[in-house]
Amino acid sequence: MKNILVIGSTGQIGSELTRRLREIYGNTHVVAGYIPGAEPKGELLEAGPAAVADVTDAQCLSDVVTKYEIDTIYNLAALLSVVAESRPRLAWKIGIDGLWNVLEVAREHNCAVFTPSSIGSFGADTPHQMTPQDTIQRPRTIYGISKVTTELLSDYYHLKYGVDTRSVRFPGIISYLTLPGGGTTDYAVDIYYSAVRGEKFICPIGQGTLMDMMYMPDALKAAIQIMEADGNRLVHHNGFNVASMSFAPETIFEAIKRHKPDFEMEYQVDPLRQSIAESWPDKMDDTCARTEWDWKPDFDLEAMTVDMLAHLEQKIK
Ligand code: AKB
Repeated sequence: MKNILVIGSTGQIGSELTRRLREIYGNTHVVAGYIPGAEPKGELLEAGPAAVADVTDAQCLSDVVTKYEIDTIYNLAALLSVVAESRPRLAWKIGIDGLWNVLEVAREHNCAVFTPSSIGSFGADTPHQMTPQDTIQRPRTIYGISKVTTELLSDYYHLKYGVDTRSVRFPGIISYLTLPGGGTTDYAVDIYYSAVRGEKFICPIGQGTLMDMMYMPDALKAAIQIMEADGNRLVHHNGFNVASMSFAPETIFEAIKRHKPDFEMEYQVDPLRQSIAESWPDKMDDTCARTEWDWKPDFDLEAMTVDMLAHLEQKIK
């Protein structure tokens, strides 16, 4: 039986991943890790154990892992791409110094570790069309630099110490439960909130700017499936490209407008977000994930739009 620690359990991905893992492995086997000031509430707090798990404090991590006999860590602690540009030192402290602590604790306690990478690990020199699994990664954001380092350091701990590190490169994740915050792809979440509130959407990303995106259920599926995959089949371990849909602002706008005919959008392009978006792939090639661990997404843009609108109509009544 797995005992799992989710670091960052109150964030956009963590809040839903913790719930899903509890459904699969049992409530008492999944610890919701948090930092003071971002405590879990409601069902997340009541359904299972919760504990402070601060990646910048190695002793704190070691204590939680010992207390709950943890054998698998999902490490979701990070600042997203836009906010990281205004706080680069903090982004590095959480993303890389923190990862080092997580990997050291995993080495000592024999834990498997998932630490997501991102489309942000690519840069302007990367081939943008069907971006290959193994290709140029020269990002110029601190977020991207920390994600490339995450992939390399995770590989290093696997090769040198035998720690079972695995991960995927997440696209922009779209969800209705917990807002993201400080990412370049956040517009693809915000646009649904505007549509349901009956407001005009002010789009910070320019027309024609393609980025990979994924609906939360597929993101959870990818994170859990890679950790359950047969290790003998894996050629890669960290930073698997996973793709499900790629679109520009006008395409998601049209998809929503088919359900909300009065919906309006106007562009007010944010230069920082735009320059980051233009440096990322238009669409990744995820053949390796499909071949090595049978990755296959369930949601396309239309299926996601129907589901997002239905859930947000319930949420924003
Ligand atoms: C961001 O926009 O920073 C994230 C990501 C794609 O990693 N959503």
